[in-house]
Amino acid sequence: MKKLTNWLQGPTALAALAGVAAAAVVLSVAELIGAFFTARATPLIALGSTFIDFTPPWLKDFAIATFGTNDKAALFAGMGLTILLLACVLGVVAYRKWALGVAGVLLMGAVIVASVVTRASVKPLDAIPSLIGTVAGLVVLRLLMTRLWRMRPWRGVAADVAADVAADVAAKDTERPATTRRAFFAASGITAAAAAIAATGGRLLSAARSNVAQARESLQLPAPARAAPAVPAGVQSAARGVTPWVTPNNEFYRIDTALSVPEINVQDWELRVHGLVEQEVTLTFQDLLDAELIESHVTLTCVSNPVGGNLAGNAKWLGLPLREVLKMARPKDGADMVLSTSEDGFSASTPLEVLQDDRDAMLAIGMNGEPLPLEHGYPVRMVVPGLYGFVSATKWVVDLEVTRFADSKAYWTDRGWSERGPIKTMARVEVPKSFAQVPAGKVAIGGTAWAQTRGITKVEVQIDNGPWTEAVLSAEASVVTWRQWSFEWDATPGPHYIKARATDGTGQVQTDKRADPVPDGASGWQSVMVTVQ
Ligand SMILES: Nc1nc2c(c(=O)[nH]1)N[C@H]1C(S)=C(S)[C@@H](COP(=O)(O)O)O[C@H]1N2
Ligand SMILES: [Mo]
Repeated sequence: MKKLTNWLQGPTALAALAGVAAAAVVLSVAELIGAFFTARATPLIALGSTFIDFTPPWLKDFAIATFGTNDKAALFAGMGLTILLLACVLGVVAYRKWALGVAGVLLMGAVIVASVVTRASVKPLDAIPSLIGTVAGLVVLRLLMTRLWRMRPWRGVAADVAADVAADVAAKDTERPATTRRAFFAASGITAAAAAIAATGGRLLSAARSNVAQARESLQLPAPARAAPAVPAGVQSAARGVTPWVTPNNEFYRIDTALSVPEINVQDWELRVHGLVEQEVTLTFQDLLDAELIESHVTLTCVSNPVGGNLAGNAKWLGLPLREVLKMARPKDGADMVLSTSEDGFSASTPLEVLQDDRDAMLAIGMNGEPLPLEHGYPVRMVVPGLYGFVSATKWVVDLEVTRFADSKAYWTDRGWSERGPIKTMARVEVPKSFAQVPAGKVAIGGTAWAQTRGITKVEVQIDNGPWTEAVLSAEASVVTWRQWSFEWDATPGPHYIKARATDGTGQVQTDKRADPVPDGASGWQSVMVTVQ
């Protein structure tokens, strides 16, 4: 007991305490200032994500198995303990050799900065809070160490270390009385406590500033000035198991480059329309709410969708026609493209005329009667009938530059994809599934076909190498939505191939020429193998 008390009053324990106080200052100052920077890149959250990234899989599995839905809390507790231990080591090392202490704090700062700047879509400026925190931690560590060194000579442990430093400090600073242990405890304790309060304040502040999901929940969408045309009865395929004609929001495919979903407050959202225009225009979210909105069903499709793939979805969108926005800005002669950019730096190049014609390209704020889900572009995205998403469907859109294809390149165009992307005509077989076993007799074949802006006028089915036979088309809602189909097949035992192909509104039959998704979309006929018993 006596030994423990002695040790606790000795330099090792006090130095460790100083290390903890310094580390707490680094984190809390960074966190507090970080509350005014990008929400998902605040130091503690970024560090937490990095910690999770570096947790070995077996430990992750163990945490999930042991703590269930509290696994994240457990991981953060684990991170806290790890930092606490390292901070103790930092203090002890700094006491014995100051240069190593400096190196330790700088290393800590470097790790935090690295965590922050490797998060998706942070700006280099987001490193500032961590840098300030590092400097503050260094100052605090130096102040505490100076006091500690001046408390020498120590009884017992480490009585002979850092003699030069101590002498140096003492020489420069003899007039002031040495700190007592009690005072030192108080100083580091108060520092650590203040740091904890600052960090909590920073977290609360960030939370208050980024409660976007909640704000979305309580957002009331206005009624459209022009409602969506009624969906005719019979749009759904007669074959059971075909995908629903309207895709529910939570089943809608999601494709984007964002590692973490941008969180944008509607109060902060602004769209700047500029470039080759007579009049620069800035729109706020309130401007959109006050405008004459339209509602319309549009099928989105991803260029990366392979033949037969499911990167397509159909929803009812509410928004302002981009035509109206461009009317305000008045594009200059010679402009032929609009480069739309998202808050996280993605961009798409869309032909100007496509945004001005009557296909109702829009700045969408609603999806199937709700505000856009966060991962589908809240609060505002583009929806452009007839073009693949990579050249048109910018989510979290904040900037429209009217320009020319010759002058600007979009995100994917720079990475080997095409600068334009009209959607290719495609028929998809959804039932029966590939490699299904089906009983002989009447078998329902069915699926979905699309050729947005041209419409689907025919779907044909071929069994093995037999004749192409017309399928039954479900009702057509519009040329910008997909169209379902069904086909009754008299199946005979054995292995069979089912193929489908569509014809679009221009009379063009879907090509059988196989193409990969790169650079402008897959093509070819889907072939599904089934075994009939
Ligand atoms: N900001 C942003 N918008 C984006 C993308 C992206 O990576 N970032 N991907 C595009 C692509 S490739 C597609 S196919 C559609 C997909 O929209 P969804 O995720 O709502 O289905 O969004 C487009 N909009
Ligand atoms: Mo896409």
